[in-house]
Amino acid sequence: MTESRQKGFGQEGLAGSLSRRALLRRSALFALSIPVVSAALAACRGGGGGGGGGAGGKITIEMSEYKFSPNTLTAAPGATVTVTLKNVGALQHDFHVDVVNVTSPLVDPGKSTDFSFTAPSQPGQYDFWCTVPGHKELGMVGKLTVQ
Ligand SMILES: [Cu+2]
Repeated sequence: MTESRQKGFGQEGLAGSLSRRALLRRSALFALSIPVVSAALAACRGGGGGGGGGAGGKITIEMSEYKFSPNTLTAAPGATVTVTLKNVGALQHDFHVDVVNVTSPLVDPGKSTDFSFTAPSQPGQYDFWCTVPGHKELGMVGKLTVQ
């Protein structure tokens, strides 16, 4: 009696661990599908929202003398990043990401422009700055975090 019960428990234990493994595999797949869904949602929001600003799919960076605000930007490796460059200063400014060698057009005071670039595929921290002579030296720099 006790012997068969132990046997029974043993089988149950095995079945339990098997189904647990299957569950784990299923939840791993589920976890993988979450970023895809949220990326798709972000894309939808970015496309429909226009210039909503904020922390959604589209980021607005204000440029003035002599700073970017915010001066940090985060992107996924290889992602297409679109920033709205809004010049709230009194001089022309631009936005240069050295690691991918891209520079936005110069933005006139009071104007804004949408600028897209491809983030590096390698995670890390990269500098961006304004290429108008002297501005970088005066602190018009920021950090792009790829993660
Ligand atoms: Cu500048």
